Amino acid sequence: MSSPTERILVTGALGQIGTELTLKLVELYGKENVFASGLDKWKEGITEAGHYERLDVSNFDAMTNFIKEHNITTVYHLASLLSGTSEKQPLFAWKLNLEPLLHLCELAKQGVISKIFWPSSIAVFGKGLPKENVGQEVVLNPSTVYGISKMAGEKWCEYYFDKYGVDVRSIRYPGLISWKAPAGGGTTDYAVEIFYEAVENGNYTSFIKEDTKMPMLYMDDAINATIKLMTAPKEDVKVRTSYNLGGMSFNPKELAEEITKIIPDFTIKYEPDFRQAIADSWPASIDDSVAKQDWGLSYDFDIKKMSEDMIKNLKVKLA
Ligand code: AKB
Repeated sequence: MSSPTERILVTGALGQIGTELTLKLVELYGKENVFASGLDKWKEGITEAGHYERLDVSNFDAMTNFIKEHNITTVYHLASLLSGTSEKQPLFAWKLNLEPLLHLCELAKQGVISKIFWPSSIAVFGKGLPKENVGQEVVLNPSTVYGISKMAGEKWCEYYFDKYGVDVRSIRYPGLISWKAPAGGGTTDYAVEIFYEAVENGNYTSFIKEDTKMPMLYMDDAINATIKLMTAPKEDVKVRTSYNLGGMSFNPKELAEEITKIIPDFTIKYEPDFRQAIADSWPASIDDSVAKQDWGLSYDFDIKKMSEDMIKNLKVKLA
């Protein structure tokens, strides 16, 4: 476990990962050591857990001042535009997904902070690669703005580590499934929306075709993996671009079948939109053996356990 004096800033704390990661960090490091930040006003749920600051990650002076004022040592920099939204605002996505990361790397280079977490994505892989079991060291060939920004970010992380010893760690997240906070703007979001619609209305129209398989991960496993990577001894973190994470792989039809086992009347239809092309360029499954070997990545949830947990919690939340 890391030093008890670690002081943490989470950017994008109101997003899908941030909402749950912040709570976990508060549990591990104490309320007084965790500072959540985002663009919106305060949301119920994290309020009682720790400090919250309305902070724009593009405002470098404000970020730097906040980091210095609160003696922040570690930044979980989650603020990002996802794949669907990035296609609609390509230049803004590039700016938002890259520039604040570089600013944080500079602060680490100057010794102002000592550790950074930055999320990458399976979007880095792209076309022309084998679909199944895509390995850690394959050639990256993204065809989306989001994938290009994540690929570039990974290379910057590696550059800052190699050149200046900056301890920046990263995971290539697959689609993330959770019930506490909604997903927003991603291609894998169908796998979250389907549960909300199944519980509320008993039917769902998928924007991804029935047989398009993508890698997915339940949020509990994503949070555990993130904490495991960030608390691993520095010498165990051998990949300084970003670690592959595979989780589980399924297509919308298989997920619908799993939901039908719990909600027998559930029905699904398919109306693919522009996100289908994005999904078609992504892998169907990922080889994450390097993360397992280097820092002990492991999972608790498969499609069955995840579906049962999602539906149980959403029934209470949406009641
Ligand atoms: C998205 O769909 O854009 C994200 C991702 C896989 O990075 N969930």
